[in-house]
Amino acid sequence: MKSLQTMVAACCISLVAVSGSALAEDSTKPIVIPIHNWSSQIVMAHVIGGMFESMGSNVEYVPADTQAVYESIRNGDVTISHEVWQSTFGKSFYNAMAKGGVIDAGTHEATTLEEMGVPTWVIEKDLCPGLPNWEALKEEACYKNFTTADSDGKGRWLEGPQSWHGDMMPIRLKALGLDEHWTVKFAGGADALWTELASAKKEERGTVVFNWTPNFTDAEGFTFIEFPEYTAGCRKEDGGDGGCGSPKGWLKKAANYKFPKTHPAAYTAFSKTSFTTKQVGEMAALVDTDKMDHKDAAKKWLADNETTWKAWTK
Ligand code: TMO
Repeated sequence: MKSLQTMVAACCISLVAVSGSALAEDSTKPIVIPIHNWSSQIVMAHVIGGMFESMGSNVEYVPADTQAVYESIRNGDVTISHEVWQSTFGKSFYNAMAKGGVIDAGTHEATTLEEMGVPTWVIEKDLCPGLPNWEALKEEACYKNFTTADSDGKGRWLEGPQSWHGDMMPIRLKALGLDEHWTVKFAGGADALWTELASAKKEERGTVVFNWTPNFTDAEGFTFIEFPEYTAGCRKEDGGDGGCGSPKGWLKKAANYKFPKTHPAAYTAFSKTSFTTKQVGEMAALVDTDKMDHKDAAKKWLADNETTWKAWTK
């Protein structure tokens, strides 16, 4: 039988616990959300910011480098990241976590792929017989259809901005023995990739570009090239020769370790936040297909999907 003392103690501890949680209120200090350089990320920043504001939080948006942001989250200059793509940012995310100060705030339902590929009509027109198998790229019947004015007679890969993956693609071309017939050019920004897709289609010429899913291109038909399978140590920075494709990966959320304590309600909602492939694709399409401004796109998305996100705030 419990002693009176134990029972009194148990009663008081539970009272403290109840009143403690009832009194926990989110700080009025702004939640700092980073803005990067692709559309779904910017729209989702404002979607999540809008959700936080609906709960009474203050929000601030800051432009941030896509790799250095994890160090900024670690030291508290930035509060969250809502699109941590495994292939491109997994290493920076875990490096910052290992130094202390970054927490894994959960995984979106959407799975991801970030890879070189072609618009599906390029395959239908047979501009590179054998695609999506990467070995098709070795053949002249293929690479001759992908030359451009600045590619020195080689087929051209249009990679994303160099700030995303450094020299990963030039290293891959070399490791796979493709560099004799292919070369990499870096796009200045994501918009240059979409401009290239549009002009290649108009001119009916072959094009290989870096792309990802979920994205607005999911709806239009885009085929990712199938490279030798990704394994844990295959990349140069992980000790390999780099002759591998990208992982079929996750899409995570990150937060500064103090966020759950300073903003418990907002953190709880952020932890529950999980977007599907379709939802992330829609956020990109509102800007890249429908040509809306990012903030207006987020307002529209929030208005059209109240039942989805309001459930996370309760
Ligand atoms: C990080 N990204 C979605 C552009 O590949």
